[in-house]
Amino acid sequence: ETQIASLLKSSDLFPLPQSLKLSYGTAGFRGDATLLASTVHRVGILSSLRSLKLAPSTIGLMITASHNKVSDNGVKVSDPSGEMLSQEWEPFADQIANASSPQKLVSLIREFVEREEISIGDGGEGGEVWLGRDSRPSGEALLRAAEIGVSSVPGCVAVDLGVLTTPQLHWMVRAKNKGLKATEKAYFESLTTSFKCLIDLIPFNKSSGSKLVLDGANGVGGEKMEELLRGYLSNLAIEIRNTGRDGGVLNESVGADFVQKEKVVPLGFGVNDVGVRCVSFDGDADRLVYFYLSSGEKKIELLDGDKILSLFALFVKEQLNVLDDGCCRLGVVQTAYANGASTDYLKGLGLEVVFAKTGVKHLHEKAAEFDVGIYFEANGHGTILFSEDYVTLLVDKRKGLSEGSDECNAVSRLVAVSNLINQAVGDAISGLLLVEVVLRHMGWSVQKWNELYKDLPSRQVKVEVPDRTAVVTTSEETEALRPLGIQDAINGEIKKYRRGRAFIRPSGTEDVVRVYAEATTQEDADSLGDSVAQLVK
Ligand code: NG1
Ligand code: ZN
Repeated sequence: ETQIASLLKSSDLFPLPQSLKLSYGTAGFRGDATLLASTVHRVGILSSLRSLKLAPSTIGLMITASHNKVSDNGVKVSDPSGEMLSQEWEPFADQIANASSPQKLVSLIREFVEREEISIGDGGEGGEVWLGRDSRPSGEALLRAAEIGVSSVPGCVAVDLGVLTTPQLHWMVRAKNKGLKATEKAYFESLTTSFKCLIDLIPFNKSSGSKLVLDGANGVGGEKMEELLRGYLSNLAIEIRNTGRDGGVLNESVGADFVQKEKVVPLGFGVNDVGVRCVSFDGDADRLVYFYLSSGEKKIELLDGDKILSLFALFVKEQLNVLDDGCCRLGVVQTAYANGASTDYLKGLGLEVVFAKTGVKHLHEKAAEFDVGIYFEANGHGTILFSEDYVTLLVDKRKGLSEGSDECNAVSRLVAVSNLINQAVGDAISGLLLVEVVLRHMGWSVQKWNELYKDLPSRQVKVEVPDRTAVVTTSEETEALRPLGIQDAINGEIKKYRRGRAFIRPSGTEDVVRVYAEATTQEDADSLGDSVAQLVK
């Protein structure tokens, strides 16, 4: 009962604001930062319980609202492996986040603890939660709320890791639970070592030494990239803009989400950058997209998550071909937002392409079923997963190969990729480094890369509705089951266009219904998108 007392006492400090109704969604809880203290506090409690349940293991708690506006914030949980919180715990997260009073909250917790057989404060293993936050000004106070939540569960401690990118926190939690060095320095060193190894393995000195310009979205990603360049990779030519120090606002007309959705240059880029290879991170640096300006106008040529996926798939496949390794199951995972042309291209390479629901946890799960699984959302969130068995097999195989042979180099490249690319979640910094390596390896410019295939014109529309949950879709989100009849109406619109494709789904992170449309011309895609949006209104 003393346990309950400490929970009650700390919960009294963080009353639930009226009218707040939250759902864990595609990426944790998000909302206006001023309303989130109770939510974050409760997620702190949940993280402690998760750590006790899986004891001995460390859980991560990240305070971020990614690409959303600066006045928003949010919170998400990392499991010990660095993956997103197990979906089995999401209903509990929803329940406690919405509990109307401290008493109600405590009784929900008590019930859950009993059902899950979690032992609290009985002198057994303690719990540990690592906390990180992005650069949002509201982050510091919310982190304090999380700390109080974590330590109100007897036997649990919070460790404040300060300002980090989301993938850094996930990486560190994963490393910690594997018993490896889990500091930010270890993260940078791991990226640096594997990056240099891949550069050394480039067959001829095919340099694409031309400079790269990074749009840091005025967030934490630019800052961390600067740190990496300053301390570890000083001869990499990257110019960083939108660092947040020059008065720019987080995600406002900058960053990967803006660039991908609007298909125009971010602030700070213009005519002087025509032809230059550019890349944008999102607010917490778990996404990246490349782009370049082909004329003096604002419109860009976008190389989105699908194109990054295609580049990575080509490179991995090239190595597997050298090994003649027919027994490696290589697969790629996309969502309904993937451009139809990218799917055709990947299938044309003979790759197995599977589809998952929006939200990286869904893609991640499917990618993990392969020996090497590459997943990307069109918006630039993705990574490459290597199964542990397959990496072990590669390492063993290398022992029997003669140093410097093509096979040996191919194995070394694959192993280095598995160390470079974040195995926990999509990571803009490691994604950038891998793109740069592969372009140099191929001897390609960004323009040449863009020619892999030509995107079908597409359009995305957000529709504000009173209740987005009125829209219910099939598991791959390509068809709407509800409202009744709407899918027939959508199909009626699609039929009017050549290669038309469109779907609607409720956003998991914003109070909107999203519309996606694709067709052979931009006019058609726009018009299809607008007419489907009309059906939703
Ligand atoms: P929602 O709001 O559920 O569409 C958005 C992105 C997802 C994912 C999450 C998490 C689109 C269309 N949707 O989700 O892909 O990245 O945010 O950040 O880009
Ligand atoms: Zn993000």
